[in-house]
Amino acid sequence: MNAPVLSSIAGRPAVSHAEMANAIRFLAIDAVEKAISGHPGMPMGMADVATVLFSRFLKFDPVDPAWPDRDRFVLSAGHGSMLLYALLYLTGYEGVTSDELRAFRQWGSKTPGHPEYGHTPGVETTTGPLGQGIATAVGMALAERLLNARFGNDFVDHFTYVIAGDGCLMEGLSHEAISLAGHLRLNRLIVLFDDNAISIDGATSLSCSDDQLARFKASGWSACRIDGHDPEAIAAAIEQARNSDRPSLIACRTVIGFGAPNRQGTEKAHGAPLGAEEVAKTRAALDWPHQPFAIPKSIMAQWREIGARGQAARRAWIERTRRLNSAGRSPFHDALNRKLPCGYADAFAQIRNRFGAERPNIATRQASQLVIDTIAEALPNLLGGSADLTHSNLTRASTHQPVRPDFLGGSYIHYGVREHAMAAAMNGIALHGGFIPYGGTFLTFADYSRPAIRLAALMRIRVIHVMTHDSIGLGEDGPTHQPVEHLASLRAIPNLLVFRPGDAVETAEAWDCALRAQASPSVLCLSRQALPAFREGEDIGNANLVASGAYVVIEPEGGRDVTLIATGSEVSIAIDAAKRLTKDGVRAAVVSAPCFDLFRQQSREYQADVLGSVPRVGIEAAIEGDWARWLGDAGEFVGMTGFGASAPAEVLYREFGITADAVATAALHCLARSRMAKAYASRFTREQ
Ligand SMILES: Cc1ncc(C[n+]2csc(CCOP(=O)(O)OP(=O)(O)O)c2C)c(N)n1
Repeated sequence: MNAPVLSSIAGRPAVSHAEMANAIRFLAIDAVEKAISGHPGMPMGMADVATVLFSRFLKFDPVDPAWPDRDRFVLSAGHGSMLLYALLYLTGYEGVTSDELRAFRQWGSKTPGHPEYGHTPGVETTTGPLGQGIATAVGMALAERLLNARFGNDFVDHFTYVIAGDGCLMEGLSHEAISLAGHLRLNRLIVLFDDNAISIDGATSLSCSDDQLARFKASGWSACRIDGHDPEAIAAAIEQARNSDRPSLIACRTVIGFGAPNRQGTEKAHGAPLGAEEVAKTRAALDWPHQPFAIPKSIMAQWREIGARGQAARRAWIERTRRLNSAGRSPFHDALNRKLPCGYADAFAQIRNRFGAERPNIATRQASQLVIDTIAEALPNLLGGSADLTHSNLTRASTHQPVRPDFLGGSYIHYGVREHAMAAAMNGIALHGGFIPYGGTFLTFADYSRPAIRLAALMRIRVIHVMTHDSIGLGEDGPTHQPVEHLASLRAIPNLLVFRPGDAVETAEAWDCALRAQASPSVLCLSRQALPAFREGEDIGNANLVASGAYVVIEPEGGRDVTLIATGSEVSIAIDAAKRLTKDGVRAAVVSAPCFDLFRQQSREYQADVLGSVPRVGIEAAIEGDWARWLGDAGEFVGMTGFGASAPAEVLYREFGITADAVATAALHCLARSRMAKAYASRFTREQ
């Protein structure tokens, strides 16, 4: 059983494959036992596959977990996090110590319940929501091929490996993702499927009878099934997959909880500690007499040796990049270092100033198209795309060539009608590095992308979502296509920058903010309909006003009676309302608030200056959400209270009461209420 499959290192006894794999198994068992929570079954089942992958194939160097040309390893079945933590510890990632394994799932540890990107070295992406990992990996594998097409094998030449379980493959997202990967022939993507036929409720036959191999093959993949406990079969399948001309699925038949006599092969091994008695029996069954968390020296030394192997490849890669001539070096480094190249600032200033001078009366989606067109050349690593709405989202620059299976030199991805996979793949592209991904769909379909957007916010990565047709202003397509709750629900995601620019200048500035936000994803909510310009000429100066989240557009002379706050298409309604109020002798300030999140980050003083200490009216063609925060108790909100309807946009604005007249009336109500309140307060004070 313990036949040595790993070569003996000089002077040290050979260590068998089984011992190497059992080290992973028992670290997982012991950590879950100590935490009294976690998932031992998956690491125990996939330990053999992981051992073969890491010991014979994976190109990595724990000394530099972010080395750009490393292979990527994605644990899509994130609940099996102890598999990954055990591997990181055994191969020598700094900070992933035995103590950290003992602190599995505890406050402040490097070993949280599910792998978290940016928290633990060696974790390539945050996983846990099933299906996200495999779809994110598609983006990584795509980024690798696109960068390879630009810079060649000497600099970009690596694989993306994924471990995914039944759950990942049951999720609908997996289908979007494998379909896209198969279409683009991403042959550096290799999925190791933990084919144990068990999920939480019991046997997968309770809910699923898919022929996974047939499904993947039908999507343009190579697919095979092997015994996931046979190291030679695993190695042969990986070798074959590495030489395939398409992405590969290796269904690894495994036993969940392998080695636990009473739990293996059942759902009882999935997500609970084995318990002291069963752990003792597993130790006996697998011939592992060692104390909890103890790894015999020879086994540890062998694992560390595996961890040290990648150093040579990394050093050779560094050497090759040093020899790159300066013409080749700077685009490569610009692409990898995530900074905006120096030509970008000029390109941005050019389009912003042009908008300021020309005052175009255009939809903000059109303004966005002009921005993309202008900056694309200065940003060769801008990677555009749309989920089959290119002509509506206006996301493609005139210089962008579409990526095709036979042309990976392009800069624009037709993601097809796959919003969720697009969002997850963009996460993978951003995580991989080398590109700034943006992708378009209608704002109402943000719900289809939301789980991936949430992960981008959690991971603090720069991904830009261009979401057009941002309100009832889209008109005749009706309530299915008219977002009403989406702004509020997206604003509820922490660290997601939701922009709703109101004219062309604001659109350019929102793009600038999104591109500069290195640690936040952004959603640009853009109008279908044309909007009048309110930022113009000399007035626009050099400061990016959208960057402050909200700012004063009109400040009446002699002080304010009321503040009208609006976003996007409703800023011009607020400006009209202010003019009407002037006729009634009411001095109304107008504030544009294109990004609540950025406004929230301003100082209290700045916020107070912008909002003013007068009654406030908020205007947005959407439900109220958290507007009350800006409006206060005395404020009024003019917007939607339910779903929209199918009709021309002007009719909808009129019927739903989002008009300058309605805003002026709301302002007068607020003022009347506030005057009555003041009068009452002063009478009350006098009578005291
Ligand atoms: C989107 C999503 N839904 C539900 C869960 C909860 N969950 C975690 S693991 C799991 C079962 C997964 O089964 P499988 O992939 O076969 O894992 P195994 O039992 O083999 O470890 C479920 C439903 C989740 N993490 N993500």
